[in-house]
Amino acid sequence: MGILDVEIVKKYIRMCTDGWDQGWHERNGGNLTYRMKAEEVEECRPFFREPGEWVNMGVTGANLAGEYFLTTGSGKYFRNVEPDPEHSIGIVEINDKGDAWRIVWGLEGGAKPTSEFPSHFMNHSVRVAATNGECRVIYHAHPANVIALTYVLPLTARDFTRALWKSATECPVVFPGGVGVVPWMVPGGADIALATSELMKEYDAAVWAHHGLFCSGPDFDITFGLMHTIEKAAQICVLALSAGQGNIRQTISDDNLRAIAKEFGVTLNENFLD
Ligand code: 2HA
Ligand code: ZN
Repeated sequence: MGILDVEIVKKYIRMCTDGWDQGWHERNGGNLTYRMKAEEVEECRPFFREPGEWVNMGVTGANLAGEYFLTTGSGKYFRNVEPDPEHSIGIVEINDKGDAWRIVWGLEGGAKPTSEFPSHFMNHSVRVAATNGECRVIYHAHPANVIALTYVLPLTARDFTRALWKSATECPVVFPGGVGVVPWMVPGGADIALATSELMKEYDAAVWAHHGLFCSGPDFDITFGLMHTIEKAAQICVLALSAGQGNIRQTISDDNLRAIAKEFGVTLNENFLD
């Protein structure tokens, strides 16, 4: 029995492989973090090493003090997570102020947590608060069709949410709150982390213009499913706009959306309905 036999670590690795298989993680693109449950930390603790130095993050999430996160490594490839987890992923502990991490397992050979750790961390902080502690997963990927839409749709939550809701009937049920949109910003730092986490107070997914998508959720199935559903809807939108040369002959109406919401017992974000 090693740490790679621990169920949560196996599920985390499987999600990385699934994202790679979807084509969302060219080279070192994308990153995944998971806020571990106390019992999962205890299952992994026998395999922890002498902790590394505390490293300040430039952002603070006081409600995440003392938490442990599984994280992909900066510059690491999703393609390599399954064959070489020790160098590709790791576990970090957060200090008692919620502003620094230290490595307790993995990220061998001097690797560090993902370059987007500040964004993940701030998103965890606001999603934990918004969901009464339910949210555990933050997932960033580079799905091509979502990115393509950021070149042709206005960069507003309303425009993206309406386009996606109307591109596949299940969408309003899967993300009734809609999706946020972050304008183009330099990735990897505190500024984009704060801008994204402002949106994540309201949405469980946020598009990064000309870059990718952030999704959050309570577990791997729901979070992967959200990424998959949004990207599939974006693909349909791109196909329909391309095939029709920009002309849409018919679509799902706002009354249709309201009817879906009623039938499935979800509350749609009214700001996005006409
Ligand atoms: O990890 O996706 O946003 C590489 C990235 C940066
Ligand atoms: Zn990225």
